[in-house]
Amino acid sequence: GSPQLETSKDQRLIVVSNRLPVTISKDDKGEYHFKMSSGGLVSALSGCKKTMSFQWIGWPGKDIPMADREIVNKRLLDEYNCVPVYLSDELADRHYNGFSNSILWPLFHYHPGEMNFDAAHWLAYREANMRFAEVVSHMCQSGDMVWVQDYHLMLLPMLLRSMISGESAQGEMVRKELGRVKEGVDDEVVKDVLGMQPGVATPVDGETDEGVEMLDDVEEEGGPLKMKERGGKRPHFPRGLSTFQKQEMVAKEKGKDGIRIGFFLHTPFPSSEIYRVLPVRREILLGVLQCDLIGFHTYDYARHFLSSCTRILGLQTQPNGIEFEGRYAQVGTYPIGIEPMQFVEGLQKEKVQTRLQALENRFKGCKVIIGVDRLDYIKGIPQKLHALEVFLTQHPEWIGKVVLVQLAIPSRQDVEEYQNLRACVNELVGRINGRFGTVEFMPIHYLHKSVPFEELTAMYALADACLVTSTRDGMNLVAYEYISSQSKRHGSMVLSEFAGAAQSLNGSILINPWDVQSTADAIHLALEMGPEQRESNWQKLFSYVSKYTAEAWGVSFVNELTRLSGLPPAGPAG
Ligand code: GDG
Repeated sequence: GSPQLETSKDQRLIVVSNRLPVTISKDDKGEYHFKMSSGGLVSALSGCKKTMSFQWIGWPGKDIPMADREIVNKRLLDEYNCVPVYLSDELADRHYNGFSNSILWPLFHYHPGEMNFDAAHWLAYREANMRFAEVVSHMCQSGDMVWVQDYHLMLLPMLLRSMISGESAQGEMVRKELGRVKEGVDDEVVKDVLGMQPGVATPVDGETDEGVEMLDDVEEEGGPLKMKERGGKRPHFPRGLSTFQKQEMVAKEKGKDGIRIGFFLHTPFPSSEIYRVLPVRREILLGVLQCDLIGFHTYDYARHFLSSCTRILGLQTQPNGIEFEGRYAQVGTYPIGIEPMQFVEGLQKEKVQTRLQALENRFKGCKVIIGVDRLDYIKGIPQKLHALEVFLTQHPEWIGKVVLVQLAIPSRQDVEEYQNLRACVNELVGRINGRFGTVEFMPIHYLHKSVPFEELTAMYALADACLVTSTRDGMNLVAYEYISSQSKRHGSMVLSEFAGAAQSLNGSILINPWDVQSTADAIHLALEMGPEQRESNWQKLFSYVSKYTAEAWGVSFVNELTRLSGLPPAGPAG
């Protein structure tokens, strides 16, 4: 059976991702329309939604005029359990295109050459993460679980922790730099803890009550709760409490104690040798270290993260986590999956069957290889095209007998590297088709657009092989989707060893996409493999894909987060 959530019904889960899973549009009459998107994360979290009270916080994709926000917010919350984080278009652009996609994305995928570091983008990244933290800290209550998604929000755990409990020295510093903590005093914290405006009460000079300690020494110099200079009223603590216990008291008074924070990275985490290129390498690591649980797709990514913490921060790590500032951040691997039944059942739909038959007629007597990728330089599309070219050169008997249907979904078109890639792929497709094509036949059918789910399913089912040639890829769900659509044909899965999926999908033909010759050989092998071998491969693959589903991923991460206390696993705690 599928894994069960171990949380109680009233456990609250707050998922935070850069983009809300809802698209908002406004019609001519000024009325707003909302459409739920069906991304991988949406289905991955469906399991958690069933049994927990669930809320999603994220950027709604565009700025909404102030006057309309109240009504938009209400509908988002009532109908979709969503809470928006508004960012100006300029801030959103610098955060998303600027820092996330022009710095972290290339670096995490071993493309330091594509990395464009710009101090203004770093500032925007911090500012946007701060905006997210403000909304999350406003929404969360004592006992909540907050699950932060992906590389767009790596400072959020630290900022959030410093806001809800005064923990994280680095978080306090960043908040101060961003102008959120004024003159070393966090007005919000003071106001929340004391129920009054800071600086209102008259200080008793030289107050040294017996048996109490002052909040002042909770943090070191410049900490958030330094009120001496401001003359605020000081909270009193029983003697002998550790800093950690005092912070817990502050959090309790604020009603935000025991909040667990999880983080999951959907991309690879690179080797520390690549990671250390990042000018803000310390800040990003510190940003996630305030989590209770940090998850990666593969064991290698987790290991790279831990060794970066050792090399860059000088921290001692355990195989399953790190102790940092009095709490323990557990690190683990949680390979994501898909909901295979969506494809299995989708295939039964009349619309899909009709389309599949039409495509089968169109490609009669011809084998079909399918490629489905966002048009991204990590997907190795040029390598794929080169390999096809070499294959057709060495096996001219296949010319006219095999086509590559390559779907390239437009992506991040505002980023220069993506424009260059688009031109490069256009050129290659044109050259190869020009070379091997005839009036009747073209070896590559190239689509630069996205297609509806039914069309995608029909194409997956049609194809005799699927070709994934990513030069780096956190996981790659296309491989999972292809396998789920192949219960009849048992097509071959040719998969890059640089995709996280290669660690799991035993039964694929693994390739190094940089090795054009062996990739061309793999295409040949995939096309000529006998039915028994294909069936036995597919059985192995499908049994994995049906067991390690998206739902299983969400549930196992959340279950683990529920078990954690934030304290080191063994030894004297506190
Ligand atoms: C990131 C990581 C990791 C694509 N075109 C169409 C379409 N798609 C859907 C596919 C698939 C998804 O987009 C792509 O997922 P991938 O996993 O292959 O890649 P990324 O977008 O790069 O995702 C990746 C993932 O996060 C999850 O952690 O696996 O490594 O890079 O679901 O089906 N869907 C439709 N029409 C299209 O034209 N309907």
